[in-house]
Amino acid sequence: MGKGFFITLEGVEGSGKTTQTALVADALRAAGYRVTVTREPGGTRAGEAIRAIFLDPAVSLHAAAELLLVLADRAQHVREKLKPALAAGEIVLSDRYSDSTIAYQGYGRGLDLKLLDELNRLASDGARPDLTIVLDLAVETGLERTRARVRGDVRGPDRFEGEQVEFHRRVREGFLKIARDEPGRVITIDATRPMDEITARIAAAILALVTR
Ligand code: Z5A
Repeated sequence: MGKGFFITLEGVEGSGKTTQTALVADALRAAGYRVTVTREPGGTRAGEAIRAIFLDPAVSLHAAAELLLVLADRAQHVREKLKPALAAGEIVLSDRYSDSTIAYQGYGRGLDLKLLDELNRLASDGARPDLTIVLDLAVETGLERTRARVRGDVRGPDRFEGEQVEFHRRVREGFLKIARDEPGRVITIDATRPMDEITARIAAAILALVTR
């Protein structure tokens, strides 16, 4: 049983994580690698049920309740999907993971960062990303991208898309602080660059890691 590689894509709303997760997975598969694509919240049946509550704009959640939901999702995700795929030697690409908890519940909602670290440790059962890509852009640009999508979507904005721009600015600062603090793990990429250029940069960083 080989050891896989755990890659996470992070960033504010509309930064292109979902788009890039799919494009990078295609590129890696074309190069002959086995890839599992997953996301948080979500990625398991329990996680997708949690995600529906988590994003529902009609559901009001206290910050502590929001935190515990996302941690429950992670606890299940790690044990049911992530670790088995890593144990099978796959490259796992996750659209968001524990840095989102620090950025959103910590920097965004103001919950204690040390407490979040401890709870993240419990939820993640020691599964830490080998590499994290932060797709960075002005929050106004990201929100405009998601609004353009919402205009063509009957569901309307989710619970986070309805937050004030100041909340999203704090979240962005949170991601940039994580990147500054952990340069060995986190690479920040300008998310306003053309999609194919971003895909090539992420794929190159992953290939450098897996062929090291
Ligand atoms: N959350 C949390 O609070 N705590 C946690 O611990 C975790 C999550 C794990 C998940 O919602 C929410 O959960 C999230 C944080 C919270 N909410 N927020 N914000 P989600 O998964 O639905 O939302 P998201 O992660 O922000 O995804 P998103 O809004 O879909 O954005 P994205 O995945 O980064 O972007 P995208 O869908 O790939 O692209 C958006 C649009 O931009 C689309 O039309 C693309 O075609 C376009 N795009 C993408 N790249 C480009 C480039 N390079 N140029 C031009 N246009 C582009």
